[in-house]
Amino acid sequence: MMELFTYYRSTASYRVRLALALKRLDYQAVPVNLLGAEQHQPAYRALNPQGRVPALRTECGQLLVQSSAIIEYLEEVYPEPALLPADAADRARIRGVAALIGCDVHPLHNLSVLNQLRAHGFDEAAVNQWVQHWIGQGLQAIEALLGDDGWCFGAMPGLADVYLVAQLYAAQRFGLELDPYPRIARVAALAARHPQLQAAHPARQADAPVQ
Ligand SMILES: N[C@@H](CCC(=O)N[C@@H](CS)C(=O)NCC(=O)O)C(=O)O
Repeated sequence: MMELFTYYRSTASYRVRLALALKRLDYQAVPVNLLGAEQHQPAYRALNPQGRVPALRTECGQLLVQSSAIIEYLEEVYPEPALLPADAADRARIRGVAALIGCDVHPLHNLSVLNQLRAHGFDEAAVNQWVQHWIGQGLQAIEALLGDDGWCFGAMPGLADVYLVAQLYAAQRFGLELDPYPRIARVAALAARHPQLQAAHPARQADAPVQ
């Protein structure tokens, strides 16, 4: 069975859990406690020299890193249900939203980036403003890119939804409201009613603190 090295509230791990859930793939979750700095322990660094989650051990034992590469692997090896449509331009539009989140928004609020800000004198209020600024700017652009009904792009959840739903959990953690973004709020409402996606939610992970 596949093994996913994950942390319950890691945005990038959550993306991979969502992709696995949509494809109904079984896996063993291996928690890596980021607040306990387990990602920097030699045992984990031997798996992922970057010291970040997620990492996936495939059914054949190969070790993969980077959520985008892991999700592409899943799409190629387990093509059904597909996370991307057949049309090349549609695929590019969806990958555009995924890249906006994965390359331009999420890296700016990763734990080690926020710790660097703290080391340079940012207090918690300034850190929060920083995160709200970058997530807010990303959500504004995404709102303009999404379609008018259904999931991000159409009747079925796919790659853009995987990136967006995980990013919205971080948005909520950092105190952003979705009221200014009706299309995004529509996708969030669909995700909240989707049993497979809900099973991937941070609050449903074994390593989440008991509420
Ligand atoms: N581009 C990477 C980002 C991975 C990443 O930044 N993971 C965060 C959690 S969401 C992490 O492990 N941070 C640990 C740290 O910064 O020490 C991916 O998509 O997999």
